[in-house]
Amino acid sequence: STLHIKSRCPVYPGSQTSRFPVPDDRVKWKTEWPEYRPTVYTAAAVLAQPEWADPDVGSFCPQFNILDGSVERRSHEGEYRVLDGKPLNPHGRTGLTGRGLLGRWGPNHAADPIVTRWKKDGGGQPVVNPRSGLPLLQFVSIMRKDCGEWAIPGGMVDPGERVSLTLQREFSEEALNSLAASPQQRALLRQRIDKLFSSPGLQVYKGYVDDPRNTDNAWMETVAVNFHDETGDSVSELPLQAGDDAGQVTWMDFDSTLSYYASHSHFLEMVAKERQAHW
Ligand code: RP5
Ligand code: MG
Ligand code: MG
Repeated sequence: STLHIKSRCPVYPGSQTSRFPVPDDRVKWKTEWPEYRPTVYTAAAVLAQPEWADPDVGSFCPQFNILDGSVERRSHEGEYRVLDGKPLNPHGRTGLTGRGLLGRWGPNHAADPIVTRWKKDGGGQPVVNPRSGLPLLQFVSIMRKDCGEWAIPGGMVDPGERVSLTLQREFSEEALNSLAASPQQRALLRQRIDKLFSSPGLQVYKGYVDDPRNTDNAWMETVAVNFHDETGDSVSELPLQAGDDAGQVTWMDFDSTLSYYASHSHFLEMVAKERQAHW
């Protein structure tokens, strides 16, 4: 499926580790493939066991497919299989076993805030695409430091954290650099975006992410929610400043020809459809 391309990228991100090549017709676990010899790889930073990472399996037996203490090990996509104590990627083979750069065995839950506004011309009029006749949206996009790709400023849901908080927190950290702000400045920033983020938002996707960090036993999942500044006077008036894992931040036009990080193009397309905007 198209949701499982970046998960098979030849060289694993942040390493010189090659994945065992998996052709399209061998992705599904139900396709028997006795010659399959996936590369074994877990990054040193993960093996060092920071608080966001699980221990290695063996003595450690996490409870899969349930809420395991405060760690959410249920998948948005239903029950996943566990083989020899290791969860199996619900979208099939990736050419690599272990966790790579991901902390959790099984699903690694993230949230993606898609903050949008209508593009305006110099005279303050909405910009319409001449071919589709539809108005153009812009979204707050960050350039990820890890790979240099443009992305939605998403991040991991902390254990026990509500997704609505993750959405606002990650946006604040990556697009407003709240981590570098003083407590007073941070409170002010929060005030100014509280209204937008306390609206329910428009959920455009929930499920597996085709992330290049995915492995046979660890994968990204997300909830992508659109927060739209219809009148252009809430977030649009805030100065954007890249922070945390973002190297740059900008209001970017929706562009179906650009290649965004992981499955982010797909999420933007969903937003455009829902809002009857150009894609
Ligand atoms: C992607 O990785 C998700 O869609 C989300 O944008 C992001 C979360 O990971 P980090 O930004 O914390 O690395 O799969
Ligand atoms: Mg972050
Ligand atoms: Mg992030």
